[in-house]
Amino acid sequence: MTNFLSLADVTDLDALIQSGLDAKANPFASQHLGKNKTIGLIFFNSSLRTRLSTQKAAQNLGMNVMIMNVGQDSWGLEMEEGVLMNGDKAEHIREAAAVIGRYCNIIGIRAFAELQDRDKDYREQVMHQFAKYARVPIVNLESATRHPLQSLADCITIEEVRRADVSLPKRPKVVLTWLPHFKPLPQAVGNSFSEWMNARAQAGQIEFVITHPEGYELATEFAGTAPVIYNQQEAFDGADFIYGKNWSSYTQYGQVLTQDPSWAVTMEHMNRTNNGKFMHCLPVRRNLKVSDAVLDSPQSLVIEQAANREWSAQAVLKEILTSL
Ligand code: SN0
Repeated sequence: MTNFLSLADVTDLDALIQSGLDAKANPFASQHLGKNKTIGLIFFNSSLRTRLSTQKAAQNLGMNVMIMNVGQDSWGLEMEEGVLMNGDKAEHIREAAAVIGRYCNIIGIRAFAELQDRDKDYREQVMHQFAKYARVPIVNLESATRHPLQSLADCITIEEVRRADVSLPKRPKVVLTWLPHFKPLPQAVGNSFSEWMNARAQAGQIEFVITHPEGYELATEFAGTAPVIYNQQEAFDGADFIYGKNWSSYTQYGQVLTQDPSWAVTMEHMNRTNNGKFMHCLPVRRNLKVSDAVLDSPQSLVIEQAANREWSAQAVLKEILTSL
């Protein structure tokens, strides 16, 4: 693996999930791999889990870690080519990425969607500019359209539960549900989860269903052929896993079309499932998106999911280190 930007960079998903589970069982087995290697973690946006779990995973592999918040710690970075730089961005990505690439063997980057211009966001300019000019492997720490380290952690979490609970059906039903929020949030987590779950469904591992209000359709490249059920209650029937996430509209780009509180997941919603588990990538706003009762119930997997971020990052970094 040279870059980890999306599912397309994964050659064997089953093996990558297993590598994450192996890292969890034996975190320091590959400490030699990262010795005298450095990873730079570059953040254009806030982070709690991604920052700490990726740092921890790199350290488990024996790597040195440097972290920088762009704009706060560094100069603002210009991404456009051929522009007159007379605005607030003091440094161009050509120099910045090239320089960071000289200090680091791997670079992780977080750059959320701006939710202003859909074509610009979906072009993934920041990731591509770094990949072009840094000349070292790039890891996506949540880009405008995807959050693949989260999706890998989600696959690891579902696989763990599947192995531990023999009463689950051979192909558990996984439901991605939209949740209400007053702020426009990116589609990245929903996009990525769909992309990865569609792959799991195609491999016969799960059944995958998406539910959201009308107007919240994800881009077809991510929704794929998953059935979309606009009636949330119907979608929840018999579900083994409920994956909640808010996203703003893709079709009416970046807009909040509804805040209908009936879409927030409560115990009443969970009671329609097959004693289903609740998943969310965090951060979650309690009682706006999900009730306290659900988050504090044994059905909630949110802390385990976050814990598995360490092992998803470790599986990916290990594969990249092996290819250096
Ligand atoms: C981000 C998102 O992509 O939705 C990161 C998720 C891992 N979430 C938020 O920005 C939440 C912000 C809020 O105010 O609730």
